[in-house]
Amino acid sequence: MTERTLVLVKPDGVQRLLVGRILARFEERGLKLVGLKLVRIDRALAERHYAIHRGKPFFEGLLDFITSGPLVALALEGPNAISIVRTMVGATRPHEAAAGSIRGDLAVETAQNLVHASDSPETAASELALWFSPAELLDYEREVDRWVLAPEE
Ligand code: FUP
Repeated sequence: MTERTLVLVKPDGVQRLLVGRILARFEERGLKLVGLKLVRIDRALAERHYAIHRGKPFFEGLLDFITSGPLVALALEGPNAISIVRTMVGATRPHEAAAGSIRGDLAVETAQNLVHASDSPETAASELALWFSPAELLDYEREVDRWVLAPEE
């Protein structure tokens, strides 16, 4: 099933010069880039994005961190994109993240775990709507898809 999902390369990824390498992993996997922007978000958007964590001990620190500098938001499309991306990102706590995952290869701290990725179809839909206007999500053909995707039935 074709899905779209939201990924954030968080401020630590931008500061550590890892944007290109993280983006390349998703491109190399075959996922299609359908939205991309560099933004510095305000606290209001940060609170909405992380609303599920309101009241937890790390909530204020999480807001401080995500608003501390520019981040890169991307929308990726592909078959089972949500679970593919979550697996590529790895477990929330980097010491539990599989080697080969982004966090398992590039991060050591939970607060500085480089990336966010939507965890279900419901959150993907709401997060994409929060981060991108409809006009910022593009539909286009990729020549390579005849080698990446199964033919349509
Ligand atoms: P994930 O979906 O893997 O990004 O993880 P969560 O939604 O559970 O957590 C979101 C962010 O909150 C993490 F990326 C980092 C931060 N966090 C902490 O700082 N401490 C925690 O114990 C859990 C999460």
